[in-house]
Amino acid sequence: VNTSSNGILDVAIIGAGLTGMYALHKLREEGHAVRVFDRADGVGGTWWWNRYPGARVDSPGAPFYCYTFSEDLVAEWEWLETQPDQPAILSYLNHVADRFDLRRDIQLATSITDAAYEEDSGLWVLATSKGEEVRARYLISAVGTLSDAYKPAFDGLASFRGEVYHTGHWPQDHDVDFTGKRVGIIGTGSSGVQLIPIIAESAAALTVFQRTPQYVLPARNRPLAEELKTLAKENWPELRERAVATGRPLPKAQELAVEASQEERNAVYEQAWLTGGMSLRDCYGDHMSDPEANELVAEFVRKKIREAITDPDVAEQLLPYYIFGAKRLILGTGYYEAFNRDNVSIVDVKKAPIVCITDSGVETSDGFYELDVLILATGYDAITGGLTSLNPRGRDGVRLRDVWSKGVQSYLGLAVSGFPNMFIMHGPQTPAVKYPMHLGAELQGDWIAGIIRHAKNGGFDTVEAQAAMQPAWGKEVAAIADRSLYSKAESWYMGSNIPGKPRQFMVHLDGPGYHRRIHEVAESGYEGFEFSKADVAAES
Ligand code: NA7
Repeated sequence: VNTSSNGILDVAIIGAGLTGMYALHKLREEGHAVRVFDRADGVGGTWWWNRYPGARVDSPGAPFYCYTFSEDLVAEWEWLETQPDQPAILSYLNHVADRFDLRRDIQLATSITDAAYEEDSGLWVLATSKGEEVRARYLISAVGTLSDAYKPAFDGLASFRGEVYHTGHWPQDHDVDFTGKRVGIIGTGSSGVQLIPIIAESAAALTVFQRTPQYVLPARNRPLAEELKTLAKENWPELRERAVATGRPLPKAQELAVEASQEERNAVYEQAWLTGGMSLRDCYGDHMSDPEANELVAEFVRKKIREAITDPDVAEQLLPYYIFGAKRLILGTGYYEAFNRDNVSIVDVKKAPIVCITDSGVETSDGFYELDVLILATGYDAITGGLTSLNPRGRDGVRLRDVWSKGVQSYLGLAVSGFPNMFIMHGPQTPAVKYPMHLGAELQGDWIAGIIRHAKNGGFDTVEAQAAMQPAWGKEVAAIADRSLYSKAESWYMGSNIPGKPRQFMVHLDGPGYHRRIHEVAESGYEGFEFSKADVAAES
């Protein structure tokens, strides 16, 4: 194991997904003794766990859903499809782990069960599920934004005698066979939408328990065009630069939907619908800022839903009437068409809520549905759940969950006052899920490496965000959210999917501005952070 001579790690990282892997690479390059812990048996984080059939990337996709820091890596990896599936993404992440020799510092099948800051030494003391105690100068949370699976507390769930699966904990060791079975699925987020058409093909009957209809755009996954592959490889530095500056490697539409004639707009929407992916969201610049433009695109999708579904009553149940895109947009393949099959039915659990689960099925307030298999596609305690479930203890033994009980407080989304030497990657109040994921991880990883270097060069043992910086940061994040339409509906960006979770828009919506901002903080000598020496040098 690579530790300093005294057995103390410089940096412990929790999570071997795409953020933790980059942080390991970067910090090791800086000469630190680093170890990554992950509860899974393999690297890849979310992409390791989400093995349900049909799991695919739902961002603009290849060739840009990848790391950007190494031009050689970009040149050598071949993406085959526009929306790579889970096996393709996982094999990419495995390739990265091998290529950069990351595995020697990754300890798999190991959960961190406790993390406490020890004031005397200025070290983090971690307990692992293997019974080890690990001491590290710095702790990095790279636990992921969609990693803490949410299982609603349905009465009687444990009594169900059939098979039960959560999409985020899909069996690793066997395929789930739906053939001839009565399958029920609760949840129509991205996971449910990807899975439903696939189950429909083999199940005897599929009952979809829907609480909120979604805007599902056609993924139109297809082989990746050679010219796009070449474009990406040959222009990588410029594309990366543009992605850093604008949040997207390719230019964004500037035209406004509200200024186009109805005819023009329809032509643009029809073309975007045919192109698939996120083209419909991105074909005009005002969809997510102007309610009028938003309603234009929303109504276009509703029209497409009505056209896709034969039974108008079923179509009506699937029509979303809230802000388009305020819940994360979904890319589907044959989703609406699945409801035209005789073996698929929809149950509106907003109208008639689930009362309980019995040993043989789901009971709602207006009916009982007998099932052999029950799938929970019920999502995640998003963005904060991975870290609050660990619930680290900072100064004076204060628990993070208590500090965040009324809402997240952080400085730059990277650090929390009272938790010295702890950095959070892709945490709340950062652009995480609204910026290219890998690039965001790289920029945050580089920033964390920078502040650790700064502390080390100055002979400091601890770095801590000043409490006074946090309210202003919270306001800044909230103000950006208020100006957009993203905060105008119930979604996991808001914490609304988890009963009792404080409602607060958790994402910093100006990704490029965020990254400029943290860069400026670094340039200023880390304004808002306090650097100090530990009471007792850990090495003594
Ligand atoms: P999501 O997007 O959080 O979807 C979860 C779904 O489960 C959603 O339809 C929820 O309805 C539904 N849900 C949650 N709790 C309940 C209860 N108690 N009763 C009925 N229905 C419920 O998770 P996914 O895994 O699909 O996707 C996560 C992200 O992964 C996705 O955005 C992509 O980025 C990839 P609701 O809408 O809250 O009414």
